[in-house]
Amino acid sequence: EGIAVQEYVALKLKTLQWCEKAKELIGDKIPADADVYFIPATLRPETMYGQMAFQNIFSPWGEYDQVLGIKGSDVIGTLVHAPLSIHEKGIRILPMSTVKPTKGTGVVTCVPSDSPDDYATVLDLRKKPEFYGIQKEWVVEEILPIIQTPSSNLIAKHLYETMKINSPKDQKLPEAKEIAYKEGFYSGVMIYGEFKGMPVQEAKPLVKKQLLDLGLAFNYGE
Ligand code: A2H
Repeated sequence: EGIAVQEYVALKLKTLQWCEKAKELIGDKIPADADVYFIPATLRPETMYGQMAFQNIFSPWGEYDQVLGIKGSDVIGTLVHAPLSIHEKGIRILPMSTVKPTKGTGVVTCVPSDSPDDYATVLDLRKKPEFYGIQKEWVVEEILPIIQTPSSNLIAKHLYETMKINSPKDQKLPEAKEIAYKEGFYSGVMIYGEFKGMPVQEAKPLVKKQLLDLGLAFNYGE
């Protein structure tokens, strides 16, 4: 009692093709036919249709048999399958300068339509692909609207512009994140996916259940 547990949905993003650097480091330490997953933790399972990039760094987390040590920067460009995402052929792992190694799994999935942090990162990645060591095409230009709220169908972009946010490190981002979350949850309606037409409050547990039932995610609390 007195301890608030954050209930995340941990998604299973299956690796489809390692980037060259990761291939080199992995060598024969992981059998070629083994399934390897990246596990981002999210509070917004209903937005997973819009996953388009996936950002990570690794942190010490839990007890596991370590097969190999590899840094987030070594897996950039790796192609993964993101459950429910419209990008069925997979999405690329990209860097995110503001990912916290201490939260969730240290891995985040990027939904630029509904997360101001993700939107700010996507703009920055597209602006400076050389700086980040990525290919510009890995950052999908078109953003899929998933939730209609009273102010927009792309709430993250809307807040980024109206609040005059200008970088992934902008001090106004926590406030934007709060507004986006509340507006999406309390007044949002799904405009994409199987639960189109439904209020977000109702769709959220249904999308979560679907991901869990399909074995594409699991509950994670901390
Ligand atoms: B959310 P809270 Cl569409 N570092 O998922 C930085 N951010 C992290 C993280 C880490 N290590 N681990 C998880 N997160 C993000 C989707 C999403 C999220 C949308 C809109 C809002 C939103 C897609 N990114 O979060 O501080 C994850 O991003 C706003 C609440 O523990 C996770 O959910 O409340 C959220 O932060 C958890 O944030």
